[in-house]
Amino acid sequence: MWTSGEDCVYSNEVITALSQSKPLVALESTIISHGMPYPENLQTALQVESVVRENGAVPATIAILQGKVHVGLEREELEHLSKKGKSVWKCSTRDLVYVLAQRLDGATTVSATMVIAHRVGIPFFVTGGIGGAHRGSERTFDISTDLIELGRTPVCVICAGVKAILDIPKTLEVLETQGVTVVTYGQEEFPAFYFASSGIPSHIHVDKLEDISRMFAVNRRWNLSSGLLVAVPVPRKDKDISDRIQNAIQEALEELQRKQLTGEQVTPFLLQRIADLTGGDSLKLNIELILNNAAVGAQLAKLYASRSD
Ligand code: PSU
Ligand code: MN
Repeated sequence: MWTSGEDCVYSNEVITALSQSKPLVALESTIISHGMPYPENLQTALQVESVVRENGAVPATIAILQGKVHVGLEREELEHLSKKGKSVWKCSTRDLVYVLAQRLDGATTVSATMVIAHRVGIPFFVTGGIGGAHRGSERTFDISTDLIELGRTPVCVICAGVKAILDIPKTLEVLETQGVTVVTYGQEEFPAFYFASSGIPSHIHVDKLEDISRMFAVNRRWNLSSGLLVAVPVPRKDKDISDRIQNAIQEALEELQRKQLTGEQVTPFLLQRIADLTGGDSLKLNIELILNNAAVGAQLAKLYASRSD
């Protein structure tokens, strides 16, 4: 545990969980500030935390507030982040030192949340979707730090696969280059965030959480530096919504080209445009999949904590 009270603030719930050795699940905060509009972001963040509790673990939402790392957010802090939205810093690994040194507010992305979760000893982390290699990244070099962090930080990240706004085969190639074990839970195909199906077979798939728990135990026993990425297919398969989201993705990508947005603005722009163009349907699916991931992640954290090997 990171004991310096100067740098790190734990929520009351997390302090109790640590003292009772209860399984914890880390949650990111960029999905709250940049990934969804208010008030859906606040409602979802609270629901995700409840689902983690209902499934036998304790949620630790991670963010930076006035230059302090918070592990577990109190209700007012969640409200603050939800309302400030995109005006807080989108903090990935490269931004951590700046946001901390300047005592700013920062919502942590998958990469920065992994760094902090590992530092404070939380091995499981639930999110919606990770960043990846963007389409055209062979020209733009726009490849998310999330993939690099997965290669050097041994945290188990539970997500719904890789968004179809990204280049999925390239993303999987980069993960392989970084030495990240990627496992799909419950089906053979690798899932594509809004869609359970991507047309791309998974390198590894398992049907039991017990298998994932054992894989992560081997990762830790071997003291690997890389993480374990668990891809959980979105539960709902609705052809009509899928078609509309596919069309919205195409349109949003064309708009992105015209606007010439780059860097950290790309993912939030695409998510918001797809939500607008589908009249909120993509947002509903996004919420469903993250709640499902929260249930799976909490069950996995609980199983891992109770293993006897
Ligand atoms: N995918 C989502 N919602 C999100 C993100 C990804 O469906 O909010 C966020 C995550 O925090 C992820 C980040 O780590 O976007 C990746 O951003 P970039 O593509 O700029 O690396
Ligand atoms: Mn990027």
